[in-house]
Amino acid sequence: MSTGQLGRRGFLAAAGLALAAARAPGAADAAAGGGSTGGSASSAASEPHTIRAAKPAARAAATGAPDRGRKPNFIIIYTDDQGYNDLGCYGSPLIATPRIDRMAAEGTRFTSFYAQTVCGPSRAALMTGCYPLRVATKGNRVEIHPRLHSKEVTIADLLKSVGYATAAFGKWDLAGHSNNGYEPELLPGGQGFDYHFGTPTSNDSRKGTPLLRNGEIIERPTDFDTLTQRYTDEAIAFITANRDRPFFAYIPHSMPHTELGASPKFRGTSKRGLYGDVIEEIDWNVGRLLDAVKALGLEETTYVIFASDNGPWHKKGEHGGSAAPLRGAKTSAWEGGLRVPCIMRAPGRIPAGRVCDEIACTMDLLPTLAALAGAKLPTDRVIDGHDITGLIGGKAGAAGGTEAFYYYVHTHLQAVRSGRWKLHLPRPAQPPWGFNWPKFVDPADVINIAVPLLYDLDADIGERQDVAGEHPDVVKRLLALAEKARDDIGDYNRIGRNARFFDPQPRRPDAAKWVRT
Ligand SMILES: [Ca+2]
Repeated sequence: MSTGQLGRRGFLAAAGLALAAARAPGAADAAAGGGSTGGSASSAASEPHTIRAAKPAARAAATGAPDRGRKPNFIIIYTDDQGYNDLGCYGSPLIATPRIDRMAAEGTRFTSFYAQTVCGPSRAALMTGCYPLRVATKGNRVEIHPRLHSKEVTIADLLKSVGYATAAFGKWDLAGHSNNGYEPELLPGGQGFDYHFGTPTSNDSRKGTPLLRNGEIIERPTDFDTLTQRYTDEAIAFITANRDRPFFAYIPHSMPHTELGASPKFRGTSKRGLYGDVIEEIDWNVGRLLDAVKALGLEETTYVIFASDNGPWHKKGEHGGSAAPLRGAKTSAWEGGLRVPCIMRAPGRIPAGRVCDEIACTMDLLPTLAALAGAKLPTDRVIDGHDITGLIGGKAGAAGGTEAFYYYVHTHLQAVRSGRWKLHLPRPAQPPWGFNWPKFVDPADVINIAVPLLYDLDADIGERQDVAGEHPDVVKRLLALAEKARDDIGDYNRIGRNARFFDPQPRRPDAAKWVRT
C-alpha cells in the first residue's frame, strides 16, 4: 500500500500554486461568498478560501460542455452525530439549512440510508466498504473505535490507484481514540490520502484535541470555533489546485459531535441553540464548496455526497440532535442510531429533486465510487457494500444491492433489516459486549428483549408496533439471515469465517472483556 509520498509532495506543490493565485492582485472571490446565504466569510482563520475563477470559467465556456471523458471527482461531506431530523429537508422545524436543502432539490435525498452506531466503526465501514467487525485492526484487537489496519484497502487507496488526488479534511478516528495514544502510521497519510488537515480523533475535550497537518501537530488545543470554516477553506484550496485532474476530497466534519464550536458570525443565531448554530455553519460551508465546484467549471463532473456518521447523541441534551420520527439515538440499534440523512448531487448524473427510500449504506460508497472511477476492487477479501451506481443514477427499477442490513452495536449483532422488515434480536438490557454504558446511552434505548421483535418499517418507521406474531415466516427468514451474518462476519461470542486478521497476535485478545454473561 502506498503511503502517498510523491502524491503529498505533488499536492503541496500544486496547493502552493493555488495559494499564490489566491493572493494575486484581482483574484476573484468566487468561492467565499458568491451565491451563498449567510453573508461573507471571515478571513481571519485562514487565507486559501479565495480562489481564481476566471480561468476554469473561461475553459468551460470554450468547451461548451462538461468533459465526460475524464473520471468524475468525489466530495464526501461526513458530519458527526447529526440526527436524521437535523436538516430542513428532513423536517427540522428549527434548524435552517438552505444550501443543503437546495443540494437535495438539485440531487437525490435518501431516506433509508445507514451508517453505523458510533464514530470510529462508522468511519471504518465508510472507508473499507465493510462491516466494522469484519475489518482488520492493528494487533487484531476489538475496540469501540477500531485502529484500522494498514493492509485494509480504503476508498482513498482505490481512487489513488487510478490517478486521483486524495485528501481528508477533518476528524479521522481510525488510528486510536485517545488524543495522546493514536498511531501515527494509521493516520490518513498511511491509508491512501495524499494530504490530511484535521484532528486524529473526536473533539470530546476542548483542552486536549490536537489539530494535525500531515501528522504534525500545528495547534493544541484546537480552536473548534473556526474549525468548520477552516476544513472548508482547505478543501476548496485542494479542489482548486487539482481542478485539472480527478480528485477525492473527504470532509469528515468534527461537529456537531460535542464539544461544539461555532464562529462569531453563527454563534447565537439559530433557533436551536449552539447545536443549531453549528449545523447552520456547516450548511453555509457546504454552500461555499458547491459554489467553488461551480466556479471551477466542475459541477457536472463532481459527485458531492453529504451524510452523517451516526444518529444524534441524546445524552448531550441541548447539545445533541434529533432523529424524529425515528426511535432511538446514537449507540443504539434502533433506527435513530444508524439511519442518517444522505444527499447525493451530480447534475446530469444523479436525478434532481428525487427522494429515494431504497436501502443503501455508507459501505456501498467504496464499490460505487470505484465503479464510477474505473478502479478494480480487491479480490482477496469480502466487501459488504454494493455498487449502487444504477440506484443513484436513477436507473429505472434499480434497487439497492442489500439483501439484508445488519445492525451491530460494538461487537454485538442486535437487529437485521430485509426490505420493509426489521427484526430486533433477543438481548439483555445492558449487554456488556455492546455499547450500553449509562454515560453514553439514552436510557430510553435500553430495554430487555426476551423474544424477537418484528417491525414493518414501511408502516411503522418509529418501531412501535411489534408484529412478530403475525408474520412467523418473516421472523424465521430474518433469524436465518442473522445466523448467516454471525457465521460470516461474527458476533460478540464468535469470530466470523470471513473476518480479517493480518497480525500475528491472538485474534481479539481482549475478548474476555466483552464476552461476559
Ligand atoms: Ca459520530
